[in-house]
Order: sequence, then C-alpha cells, then structure tokens
Amino acid sequence: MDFTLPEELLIFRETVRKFVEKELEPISEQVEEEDRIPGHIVEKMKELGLFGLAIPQDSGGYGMSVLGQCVAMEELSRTNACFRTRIGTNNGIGSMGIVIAGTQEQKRKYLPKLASGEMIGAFALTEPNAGSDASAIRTTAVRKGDTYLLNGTKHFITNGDIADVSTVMALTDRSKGARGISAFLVDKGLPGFSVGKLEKKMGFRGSTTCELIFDDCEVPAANLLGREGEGFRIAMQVLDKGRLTMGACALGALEKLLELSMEYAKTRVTFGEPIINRQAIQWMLVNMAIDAYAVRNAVYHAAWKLDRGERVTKEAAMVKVLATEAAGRAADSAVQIHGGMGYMKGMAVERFYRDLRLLRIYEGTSEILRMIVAREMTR
Ligand code: COS
Repeated sequence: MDFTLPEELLIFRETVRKFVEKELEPISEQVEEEDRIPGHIVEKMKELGLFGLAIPQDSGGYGMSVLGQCVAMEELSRTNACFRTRIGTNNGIGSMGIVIAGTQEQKRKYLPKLASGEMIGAFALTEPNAGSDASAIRTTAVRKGDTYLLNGTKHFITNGDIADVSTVMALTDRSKGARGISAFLVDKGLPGFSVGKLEKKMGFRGSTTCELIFDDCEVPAANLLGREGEGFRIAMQVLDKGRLTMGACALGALEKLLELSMEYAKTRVTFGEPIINRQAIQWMLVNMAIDAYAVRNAVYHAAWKLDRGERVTKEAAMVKVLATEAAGRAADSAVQIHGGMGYMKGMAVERFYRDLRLLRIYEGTSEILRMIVAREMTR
C-alpha cells in the first residue's frame, strides 16, 4: 500500500498553498470587515483555474480527481472560509448535477462557463420547512407546454444572489414523495424568479446566503435535469460528494488551527516559560494532532474510493461527522490556548471558531449523517 500523494498533486498543493499565503490570507481580515471578496481576487482565482477543478476536461475544466479536489479544498480552507465557498459551489453542488445528469446541450451551455468562473452556480434544495427532511419540499413545478411553472421559496442558498444558474429541486408529482422531485436549471433573470432576503450569519462573512423566490416562474422544459422524478436522487449524489469535500475543508482548518496554536504556545510566556511546556497545553495540541491524522487518512481514503467509482454514501457521511466535529474541538482548544487573545476580533482563531460551527450543520447535520450511516450499516 502506498500512501504517497502523486507528484502532480504535491506540486498542485504547493501552488494553491502559495496562492493562499500570498493573495488570500493577507486580506482575510479585510474581507471579514467588508463582508465581500474584492473583484481582483476573484479574477486571480479564475486565472488559476480554481473554479473548474471538478469539471471534466471535455467541458472546459481540469477534470481533477476527487483526491485532488480534496487537496485543493484542504489548502483553501487554511484561511477565511468565504474564499473556498466562492470556489466550492462551482466545483461541487452548483455544477455536479449537470456533470452527472445533464444533456449534451446543458453541458455545453453551462459547464465551460462554470469552469472558467464566468458563471457562478448554486444549489437550491432547502426550504423553510424542509432542511434535514429534504424530501418534504413544497416548491412545485407544473408542466405547461414547453415550460414548467415553478412556485415556491428556497432559503439558506449559498451564492444564490450572485448565481447565474441554480439547480433547483421542485415537486413535479406531489403524490410520489422523494420520487416526485425533479431538478431544474434556472437561469438568473427569468421572469418570476427573484432573490429574497439576504441572511445575516454568525460567520462566513464575505459569503452570501439568501432566499430564492419563484412566483409563476416559467422555466424552459429543456432545463429539466435528468428525467422527471430523478431530482432527489441527483441531489443526494451531489451531497455525497459535497460531504466528502466538506471533510477536506474541515481538515484544512484543523491543520491551520494546530499550527497557529503551536506558534502561539511557543511564544506565549507565563510563570517564566512558554506555555507549550505545560502538559495541559500539550495535551490539547496532541489531541488536535491525533484528530488531524485520523481525519486526513479518512478524507483521502474516501476520496480514493470515490475516484474508483465506488458509492461512498456511508464513508462521506462518516468523514463529514469525523472531520467537522474534530475541527470544532480544535477551534475550541485553539481559542483556549490563545486565552483572552483568542476571543478578540481580528484573531484568526476567533474567526475559525465561528465559521467552523456551520460545518456540523450544513450539507447534512451530524445527526442526519449518523442516521445515514446507521441505515447503511443495517441494510
Ligand atoms: N445516492 C443515490 N440515491 C440516493 C441516496 C444517495 N446517497 N440517498 C437516497 N437516495 C435515493 C434512495 O435510494 C431512494 O430512491 P428509491 O425511491 O428509488 O429507492 C430515494 O433517493 C429516497 O431516499 P430515502 O428514502 O432515503 O429518502 P428520505 O426522505 O428518507 O431521505 C435523507 C433521507 C435523510 C438521506 C435526506 O433527506 C437527506 O440527506 N437530508 C439532509 C439534507 C441535507 O443535507 N441538506 C443540506 C442542505 S443542501 S446544501
């Protein structure tokens, strides 16, 4: 068994790390203050090809392995979470439905532009009454000639306000439950489609979350993704990969928190010596290192399985629980090690503490994911 990452991935990791250190990290607090990513930084992300890592080469992307995508997300997560969130939707939930179920025409129309970053994608499943219970959505799509008439409201949609195309799940047959859900590609600016409330969140500043409202919105029938009734299955497949890459995001943050805590513990002196000499501090650092080791191996292993074409519903759910809960513990320890400083605005650990809290909730709460693992184990 060889655990070495392929040479090209090591080089790629280095490139992304340099970009993070040189371009993103220096402005991470500015972005936090201003709650927006400067346009010239988005342009640099495009130049590096970061929007198209997951999109197949014949559709204008890099066609990178899932392992490679995890490495990218790991590196990008060492700084403010909004940066990888901007890139993440185009590489994941905002494009993957098209990659797995799109017609040639849909692929031609959207994927090259999503890959270059010219278009932004979003994924609209969640509704006020359907979060964890995703098949309880109420948005409807009624066929009317060559169009479907969409009615309903989606909420908590990442990048929804800036998206050029959103993958929207809606009921085409209310009587069939999950099997009555279909997926649609909805273009920005269609009559009857509007952006509602922009949420104010605990963290993730620089990344927007909003409502999408459909009021008799006529979507061309050609924009149905897959067949009628396949929407839920498509959404679940998209989420399987999303949960795995979310594990990689948690891993990058965890590793950064460990580094920041090590640096601080080496320089902070109390009672005449650096606090890293104290066993109480060492144990917190050691626990973070143990978690990072376990999480890294779990993320890479599940990515390897998905790259082999295996279904990873169980592994992705396990990885997300393992990684996001470990990152949450690490953020708590990092604040503790930094003492009063760790609670201050402007300190990276304070920002990580708030941002990482979301990871145990979105793309499947830890509770729902444990339920999925239980189902897979008892099949
Ligand atoms: N891959 C492929 N197909 C899947 C699947 C997966 N991972 N999970 C479920 N399906 C299929 C099932 O096989 C079933 O198909 P058939 O009816 O043809 O057999 C169908 O989808 C319905 O599945 P299920 O019966 O499991 O549906 P439930 O309503 O019980 O839903 C969970 C289950 C909890 C898995 C789902 O609601 C969920 O993931 N909730 C969390 C949603 C979420 O993560 N939201 C975050 C916001 S989106 S960023």
